[in-house]
Amino acid sequence: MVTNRTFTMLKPDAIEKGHIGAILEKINASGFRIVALKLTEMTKADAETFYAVHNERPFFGELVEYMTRGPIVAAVLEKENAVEDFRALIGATNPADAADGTIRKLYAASIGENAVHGSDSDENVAIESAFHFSGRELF
Ligand code: YYY
Ligand code: MG
Repeated sequence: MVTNRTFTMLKPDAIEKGHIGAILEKINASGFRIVALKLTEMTKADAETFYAVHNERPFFGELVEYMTRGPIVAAVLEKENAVEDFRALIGATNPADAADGTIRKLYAASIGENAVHGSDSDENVAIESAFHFSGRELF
């Protein structure tokens, strides 16, 4: 099991607002090495699968709609303690609760449009990375 990687997506709102460069800069400056990176998009079926754990939640339909309305940036990041450290860097799910200096505090508009995804476990890093990247796209 890989323990020094995490998976992230810069979500459609971040791309629409032109924040790709600023967010990647902050990720690099925080000690993460980018080992995979691409501009891509999710189909409705992709988003429903990726977020299947939430499919009974009241926000599920809006979440799928949002994640499919435009391109995303998918990336795999490497750093010691990557999952936990990246969750700290992005901040709380609701940007109103996110600490100063976190990516969501800086760039997210609302809990529904919160700019960035970060995996929550090593198990999900493996699943989510494989969802977006083949082995030859990981460096
Ligand atoms: O891992 P994280 O993205 O911080 O939150 P999750 O609880 O996994 O929820 C995934 C995604 O769903 C969240 O980033 C926004 C959306 N969401 C929402 O719109 N409203 C909520 N009350 C909870 C989550
Ligand atoms: Mg989550």
